[in-house]
Amino acid sequence: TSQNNGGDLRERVAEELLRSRARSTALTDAVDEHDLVRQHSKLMSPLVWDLAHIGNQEELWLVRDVGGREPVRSDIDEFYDAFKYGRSVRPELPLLNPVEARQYVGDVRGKVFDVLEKVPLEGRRLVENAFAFGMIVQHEQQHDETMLATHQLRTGEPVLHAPPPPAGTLIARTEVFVPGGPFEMGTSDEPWALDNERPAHTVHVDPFFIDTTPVTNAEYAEFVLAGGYRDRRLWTDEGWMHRTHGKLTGPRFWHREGTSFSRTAFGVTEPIVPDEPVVHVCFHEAQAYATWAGKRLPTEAEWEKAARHDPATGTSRRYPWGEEEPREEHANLGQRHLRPAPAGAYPAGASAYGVHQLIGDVWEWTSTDFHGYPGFEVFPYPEYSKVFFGPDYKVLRGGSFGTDSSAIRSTFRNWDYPIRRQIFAGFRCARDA
Ligand code: AVJ
Ligand code: FE
Repeated sequence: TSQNNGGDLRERVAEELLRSRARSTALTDAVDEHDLVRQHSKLMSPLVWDLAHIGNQEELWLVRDVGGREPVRSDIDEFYDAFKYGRSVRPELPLLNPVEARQYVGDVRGKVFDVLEKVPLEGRRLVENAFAFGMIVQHEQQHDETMLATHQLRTGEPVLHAPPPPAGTLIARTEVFVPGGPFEMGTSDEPWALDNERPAHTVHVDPFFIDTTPVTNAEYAEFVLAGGYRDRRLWTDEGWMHRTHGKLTGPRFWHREGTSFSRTAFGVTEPIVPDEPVVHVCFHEAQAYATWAGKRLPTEAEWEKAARHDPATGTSRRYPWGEEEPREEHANLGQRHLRPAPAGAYPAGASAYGVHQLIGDVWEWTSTDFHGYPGFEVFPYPEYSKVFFGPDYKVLRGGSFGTDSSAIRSTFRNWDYPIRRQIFAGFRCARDA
């Protein structure tokens, strides 16, 4: 009955709200007050901004809009509006201090639990209100991943700890053939899907090959040692300009000594692990590597077909492995580990075509600009996706070790500037058949 569905849904939402808050709390309690208000990089906000912004979005959408309640604080909205002030100027704003920010997000959350108990979850209200809660859960988790990237940029003693990921297995590290033809891309019935994942539509792709795993550190090191960063022919004009101005010589956080490489992650420096997917490379670096390897990046549609299409039924799956929610054996998600897992670590997570580690580990650059699908409709506001459509942003797919399972599925689309590499991004290669 709808009564029952409402009850189950309320419980699920409450659990997800608690889970995301536990993560935000852990990320912000891990450092002292000085570290919370500092800007660790011009590319990022102070951690205390992310925390209060999480609370402010929750207040706008769930307390005021869904709940129709009085504002908790109406005087601070503008300082937490991501469009009003960019990341680089946020430290100069009159922000809530850490004590006030924690108090604020707690006050908001208290009201949200009250709203969750009383709000109608039937008929059209079910769809609208359930989506609003789902969007806020995903928003908090997205900012948690952003805060994790800020942690990666901070210097000093390690403050985050996690067990190592599972070992790799001896899967075929090769490429698989994906036949051409139509498949269903995007979704119209995934309840928590954001506007840019909608609607489901048929897309035709030509036959192609795609790598079974993301490009690893060992493979990428070969490219660096072969002089890939000095070979103009491997880079596009824009890529070469960026590689020159940015003085790029290897992935962000790598250090080279002779012919060996180490890297620093969350305060720990160690030799690169050969079989782990390379991470912290920008789109241009990914593209240059692919050219060097005699391949190219997959288009967004190719990535999604390799991840979702089930040739036996002709339908598209929610996840590469099927319909079930991600479990530990499927994918490296949710900051359970502080690094990508070696190639072949998740055989249970492979897609119907035998492509591994599409979900989790590292975000994967595609060659596609971020645009709305045919029939795209803004929901619930243009600032979520629409204002980013155009040639400036490239689509990334699949999520990273820092992405929560509530904020990823095979239809999920992320985007960023092609020069960005503080995000947990790697890539895999494809080629025409
Ligand atoms: C989808 C990761 C690009 O962090 O800019 C957070 C998500 N939108 N708050 C971002 C988002 C509004 C967004 N990305
Ligand atoms: Fe946000």
